Amino acid sequence: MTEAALNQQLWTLPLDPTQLRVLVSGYQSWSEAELRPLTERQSVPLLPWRHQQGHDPDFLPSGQAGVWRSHTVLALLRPDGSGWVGSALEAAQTFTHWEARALGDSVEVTCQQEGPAAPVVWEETNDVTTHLEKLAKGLGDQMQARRPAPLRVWCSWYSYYRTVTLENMLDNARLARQHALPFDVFQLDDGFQADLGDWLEPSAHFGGHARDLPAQLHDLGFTAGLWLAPFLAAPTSGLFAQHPDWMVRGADGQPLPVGHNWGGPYHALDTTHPEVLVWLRDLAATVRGWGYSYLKLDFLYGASLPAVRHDPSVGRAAAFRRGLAALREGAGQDAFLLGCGAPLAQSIGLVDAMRTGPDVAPFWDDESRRLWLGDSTGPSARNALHTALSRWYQHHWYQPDPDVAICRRELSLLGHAEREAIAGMLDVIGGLRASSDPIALLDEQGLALLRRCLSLSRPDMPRTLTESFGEAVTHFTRGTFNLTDRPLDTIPAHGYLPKG
Ligand code: 9PG
Repeated sequence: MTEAALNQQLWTLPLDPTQLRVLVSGYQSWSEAELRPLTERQSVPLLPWRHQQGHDPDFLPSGQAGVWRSHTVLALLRPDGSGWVGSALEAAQTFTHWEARALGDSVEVTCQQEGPAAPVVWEETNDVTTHLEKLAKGLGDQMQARRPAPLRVWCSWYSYYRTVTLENMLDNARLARQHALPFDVFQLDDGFQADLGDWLEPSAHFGGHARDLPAQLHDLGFTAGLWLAPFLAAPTSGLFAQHPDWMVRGADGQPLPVGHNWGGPYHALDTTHPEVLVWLRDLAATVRGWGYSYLKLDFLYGASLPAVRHDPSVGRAAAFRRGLAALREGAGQDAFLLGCGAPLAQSIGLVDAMRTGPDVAPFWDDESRRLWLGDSTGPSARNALHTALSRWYQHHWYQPDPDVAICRRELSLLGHAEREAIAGMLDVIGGLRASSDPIALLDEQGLALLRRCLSLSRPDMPRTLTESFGEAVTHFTRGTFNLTDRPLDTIPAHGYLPKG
């Protein structure tokens, strides 16, 4: 065992790189996690603006053959399942950056940190799967991971998107009650707010105010959930107009654009600014006061980007965590917080659940974006499965949320095998369950699949990491996924075969 508290470590392993696989995990919820032959090429998005929104711009995927970068953890596998596992043992203030580099007849592994030195291990093992589980548990325990019982959530996003109305929420909640669907939470997503940052004012189309919803959901027997992107502010928002000095800045002194969504660029709050922390705490307390005890906190990466901050002595990881801690304080210890678009390990102990992959979509793959633009962080069933499955061990860090099931057949391009693959993924990951299907669109078959997708399970483990039907972890003890485009071993393309 090697234990280190240095800012850089290097190991040279006398191994033939062509015999090895590598397991990596990207920076935040939407960045890829993969299981690949070490000599293959790690993809990096061609378009630089995607770097900010899907990755850590200061430690991007390599874009090179034989060079694989990973955040917090890294594993190398021999064909017999033995190999090496590296892990940070603490991540609250520090980013740990791993790189495995194939050389002619050896592999060089480096570990660098940003932030105060945190202990790491790089250990040889005869069983990578169980060893990674053990180290993931160690990190979760060290950071006092919160792992409440997983919840079953109906979320408005994947059907209504930004045009959601208060009535859409209530219609679905009433139907869920009529059909006795076992949801715990009804969660209102993006679209209710006047602007990004102006959370307390309704959008013109919403047909009411978000504060009027919880009591009606409670009457129907559901917990009320609300989406916020609490670290973001649109340049058009009142928040930005009133507090331009609250934004993180670029080297030019101007508020830094931190991504491009909602039809334009947007900015992020500087969580080293004491007034920002007060605003965040009050915001979370306000929506909690409206009756929302479940909060989906999205686009959290905005607080952890490289930028010029009010207090330059605070590192990026620590700045992020201050912002998240302020939200936790405002929402209360008993609120259920789901992180999304968030640096993963840095959120442990503050969130209850975490999105562990890109968005599911009602289609399998977005091949042109993935292959030609090198960007697998976009919405698709394939990307969501690929990444969430390759992060199975993160159930030791929080309740994993691999995103929604899609059970409807209308308004969806997914086929039977693809819907079953999503259902299988929810079962092996064993975390949160969610659906966005308009319940009125579900027939008997759709309702039956939804009920299956809402039945809770314990997290499964891979039965091997030395084989893969795709570029991800696909072989679990409860069944096998085929993420490739052709049938393999009697499993249809994009399908799942439960064992036995
Ligand atoms: C609301 C949505 C939903 C969804 C979230 C998140 O990288 N991107 O450009 C990117 C944009 C949006 C996005 C994910 C990634 O979706 O994951 O569940 O809440 O925001 O706007």
